[in-house]
Amino acid sequence: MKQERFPGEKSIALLLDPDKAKDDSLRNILKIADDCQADFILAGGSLTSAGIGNLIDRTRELSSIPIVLFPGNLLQLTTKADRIMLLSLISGRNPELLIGNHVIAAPHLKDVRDKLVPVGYILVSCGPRTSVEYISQTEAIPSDKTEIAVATALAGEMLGLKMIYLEAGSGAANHVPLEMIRSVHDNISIPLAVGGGIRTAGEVKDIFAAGADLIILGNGCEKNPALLSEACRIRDEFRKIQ
Ligand code: 1GP
Repeated sequence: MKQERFPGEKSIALLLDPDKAKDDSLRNILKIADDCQADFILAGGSLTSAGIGNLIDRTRELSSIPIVLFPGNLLQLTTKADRIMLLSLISGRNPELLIGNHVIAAPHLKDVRDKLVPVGYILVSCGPRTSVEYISQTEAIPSDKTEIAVATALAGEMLGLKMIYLEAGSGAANHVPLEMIRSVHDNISIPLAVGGGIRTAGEVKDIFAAGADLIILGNGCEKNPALLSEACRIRDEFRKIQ
């Protein structure tokens, strides 16, 4: 089984929601992603299962960027992607999202173990309640409770998870606070992903500087596709000094 650090360096991922990826806009954003060499396409994260397989197939036709499955629910489970985030929602206390769904998924995933990235998924409350909080029936960590986020991330690492994902929720009013990102980064030795509510190049820069290894962009690029190129340019600057 591959055990390399994932991702290996500062990286940008574009999240494509199968509910929203219409063909013209998909072609447009994937052209930008290819041109600026975005590192990963994340597929998934929506509330339905509609079209995840089609989205992956179409993305492969239009782009050579590795595709990572970010399953929003069990119905989105497919082995078509290059990597699969095996998410455990460790900020919450919903047993189905901590282990129940994994028991159901495991037999389907046993032949693609090389693709799996076990992720400690940590929801942070950064404004009004998000869809992911409601659907997961969990309480997010308050944005000023840095010490709880750090302890949760540490527990995830100690349990053997290979990445921590600090998530404000898609379309969140604000991204995860920089202080929380910095403290989590300073306390863990596994890669740190940050997503949710990131809308400007300045935020991308600050979040990389605070210690994120992987930044995930969704709505921000939908509304302003140029954000993706700007984010990749900032990533390149960080790589020079890494
Ligand atoms: C996916 O939360 C990220 O996990 C994406 O969030 O759509 O707000 O960029 P945005």
